[in-house]
Amino acid sequence: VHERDETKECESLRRCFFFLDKTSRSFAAVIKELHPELLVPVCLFYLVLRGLDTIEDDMTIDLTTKEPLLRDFDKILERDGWTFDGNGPDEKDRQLLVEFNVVVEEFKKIKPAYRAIIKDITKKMGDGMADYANNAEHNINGVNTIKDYELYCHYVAGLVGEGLTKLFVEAGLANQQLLVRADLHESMGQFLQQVNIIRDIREDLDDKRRFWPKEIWSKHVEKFEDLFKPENREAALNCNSEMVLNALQKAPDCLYYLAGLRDQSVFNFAAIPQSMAIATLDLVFRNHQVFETNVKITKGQACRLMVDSTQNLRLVCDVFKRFSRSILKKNDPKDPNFLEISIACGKIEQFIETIFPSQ
Ligand code: PS7
Ligand code: MN
Ligand code: MN
Ligand code: MN
Ligand code: MN
Ligand code: MN
Repeated sequence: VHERDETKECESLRRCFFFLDKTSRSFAAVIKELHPELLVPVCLFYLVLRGLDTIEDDMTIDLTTKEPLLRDFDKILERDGWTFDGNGPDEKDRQLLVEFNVVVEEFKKIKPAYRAIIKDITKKMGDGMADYANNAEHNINGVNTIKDYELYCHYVAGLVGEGLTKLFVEAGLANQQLLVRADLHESMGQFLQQVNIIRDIREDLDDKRRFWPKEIWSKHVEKFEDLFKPENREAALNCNSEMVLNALQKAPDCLYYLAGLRDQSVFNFAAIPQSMAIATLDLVFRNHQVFETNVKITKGQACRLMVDSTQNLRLVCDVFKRFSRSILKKNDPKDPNFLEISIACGKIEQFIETIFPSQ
């Protein structure tokens, strides 16, 4: 189903979809299949946040320039012709900001209700990012407590869940009840972001960023850098498993959220990244390679997950069950988190059993 008629699209919207393809590793395909009512608003929401994240990630911008950019990004969305020539770590991401005027141009044309939702989330996320960027402690020593870590994940991902849920409901494509249970969309975002942070530990270290909270790693090593030393292999794996445990505990809520979606295109859009995340969580669990390189699920695995996540909740539950069992198999009795990991996997199975009883 290709709902877009490219001949009728103006130049700036075509350029937005060009940037969607260029800048997103996994979201472009699912966004392009969204219900026509939300296709353009969600594409723009993605590009706005991608632009904001490029500024957050650009360590060559000094704080006196970066802070107002982050905090005022919601106002920038309404500044005709605004562009920014930064030094984004990724060339494609940098180019989006160089031509950001096309996003501003298209943003003007969407329904005011959608614009208000996107602006509000952009403001909250920009302020959150600025709070963390502002804190020199954070950049040098990383986040301290699990609470700080989850607050950061709230700013960069929980809020995306909130904005998307509001867009789904505003478009009449999701049950209003989903807005009452804010903890569910929060878990959707937390799950994706935490898996991203566990997987990207090496890449983030090389970029001088640390997101694993001290409250967790300090139980296993003296200094954060020690996680990467070959002689601390067991400690690093136990630390990795504690991070995985924290993420895994969000899984039942994610399935519960997905159960509340009715429109097929919205379901697919929300379910695919979650399936990729549980598969990635299994891949990184007690996998020492994550401390050396950026590991990724294979193209073949990703394809199968796409198919399984675009049918119904039952198949997505099967995906979660499959990877949760795989994690359980790799669970090590010598790991201090052994018991809690097995309880978390058990809760996933139990939850699925309540929705789809096997007998
Ligand atoms: C608006 C679709 C569906 C209720 C750019 C989707 C970066 C994991 O930096 O690019 O490369 O390591 O791999 C996406 C909830 C957000 C959370 C957050 C906006 C799901 C700016 C995704 C995506 C909520 C901050 C991308 C959170 O990972 O990161 C739209 C429901 C952007 C979602 C960032 C991370 C997303 C992320 P990097 P990635
Ligand atoms: Mn990425
Ligand atoms: Mn970032
Ligand atoms: Mn980033
Ligand atoms: Mn929320
Ligand atoms: Mn990352």
